[in-house]
Amino acid sequence: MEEATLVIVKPDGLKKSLTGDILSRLSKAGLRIIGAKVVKVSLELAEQHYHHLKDKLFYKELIKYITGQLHGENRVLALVYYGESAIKKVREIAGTTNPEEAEPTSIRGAYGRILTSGLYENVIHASSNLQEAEREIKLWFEPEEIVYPLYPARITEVSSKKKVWL
Ligand code: DAT
Ligand code: MG
Repeated sequence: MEEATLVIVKPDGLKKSLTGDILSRLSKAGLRIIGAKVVKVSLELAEQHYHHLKDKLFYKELIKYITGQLHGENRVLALVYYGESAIKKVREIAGTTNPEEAEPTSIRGAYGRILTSGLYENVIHASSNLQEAEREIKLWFEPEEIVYPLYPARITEVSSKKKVWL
């Protein structure tokens, strides 16, 4: 089945200049990138993204991590990949959650580490199932930022302030 998945190159991936290598590893899956942007992660976005983990002991550190407070780098690269079995293919290339248990040839196995706080610093995020992928893609991307009609969308009138170039 063709499906979409969200990938986030986390702040350590950017800090270590791993973006090029990560994208070329992911390109081996033969998927299509249908959305991509650099995001400064707000506390609100971080908390929504990781809401299912809020009772975990590592949650506070995890929020610091994704908002860049552990790397002095509040930037992540968010991507949407689309294609046959995209979720599974990307998770395989990413490796398992714990970088010490991940295949050494996977992204997390090659570049991840466990911090002294116990947090897994594992370089990339990848959606783990269809439902999670849809929730996450809708959280990180506006419909117009994705070059494919992925999920139903509607036109709405908004009257808000917007920053424009001088
Ligand atoms: P994944 O990112 O593989 O989907 P997850 O959604 O369960 O894993 O957790 C989100 C992130 O939280 C994960 O990438 C790293 C961190 N994490 C998860 N489990 C952890 C644990 N037991 N100890 C430390 N950090 C953990
Ligand atoms: Mg997850």
